[in-house]
Amino acid sequence: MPEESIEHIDFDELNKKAVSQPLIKHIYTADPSAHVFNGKIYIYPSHDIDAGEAFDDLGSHFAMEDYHVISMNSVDSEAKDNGIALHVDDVPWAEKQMWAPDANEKDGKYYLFFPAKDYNGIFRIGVAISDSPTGPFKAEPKAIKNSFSIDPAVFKDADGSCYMYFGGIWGGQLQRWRTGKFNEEESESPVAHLPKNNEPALCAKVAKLTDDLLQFDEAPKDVLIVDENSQPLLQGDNERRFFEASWIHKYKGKYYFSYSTGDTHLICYAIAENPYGPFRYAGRILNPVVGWTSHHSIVEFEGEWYLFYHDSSLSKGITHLRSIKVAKLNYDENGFIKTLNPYNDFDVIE
Ligand code: FUB
Repeated sequence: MPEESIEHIDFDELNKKAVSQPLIKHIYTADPSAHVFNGKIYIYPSHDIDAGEAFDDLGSHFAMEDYHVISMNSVDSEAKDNGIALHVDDVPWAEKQMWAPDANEKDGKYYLFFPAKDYNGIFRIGVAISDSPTGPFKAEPKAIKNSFSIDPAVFKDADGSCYMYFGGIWGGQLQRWRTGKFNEEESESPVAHLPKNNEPALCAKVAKLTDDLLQFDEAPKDVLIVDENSQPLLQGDNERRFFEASWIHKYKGKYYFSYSTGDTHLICYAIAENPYGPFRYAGRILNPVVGWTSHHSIVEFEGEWYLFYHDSSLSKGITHLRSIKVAKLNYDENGFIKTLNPYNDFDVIE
């Protein structure tokens, strides 16, 4: 929800009704990508700071500089901050804005995937490697060749193939890559370069990764989301179309692609038979939280499913100072996810 509309919120009341509390409180964290490695939960979040940048529609106020990995023995146990895992100063190609990361494991090595702006102000996606899930990670000297935009989520399928889902509109610059080449024309309007409202919405991207997880193995493809009539969602359908924050998980053999709708502050999902889609829109996972952004991950741990997400309740509504949280996720008998109200009947939208 927009920062300017928080005055009406009674935060004591909201916190009493919240379905979960921040997992850690000594630093601000956001965009939690959770994984289970060796029977333990590891969360790869953004590390929010106040760098003094003014709020704008392109997200300049998200001026993060490093990543910390958070670990938990179970969803109810204490969350441990394992310190700095990677700093922007140690990434040769990156200048600023270490946005939402993800991680995965292969052959005992851990790979951190992260977006940052390069020295030309263009978001790219990089990889850093460690022998430990908590880092420290060593960055590759260059970003992934032909990578662009933000919010990588790397999914390992049952056959060991890894796919990166990524992209984000507005500040995430996806709309500037519509022709396949970066559109140099600057604009302060977040909707410049986007399709018209009655045109098919801009899609997230998916690319299979090479065996060493360091490059794209193919040109990125569109993650198409269709409606109940098998028609692509339209750009103007902003309560359902993709904005940012891709995640993918598999439930009972089907692929669930979930994402944020950005300016309508929802986490929604769509279901497909294979990792490339098309994905059929299936509903809402999370109603709006306090703070403009919403970003999540979904993971199975000891036979139950969990939604990791964030809100700005700890900072009392400051958009770029968020806190990671976790809540149980429930499916109905047909495999549809039950929508979670983050504060029960307390509505953050006035
Ligand atoms: O944390 C910075 C950006 O805010 C992320 O990359 C987006 O998904 C949004 O949560």
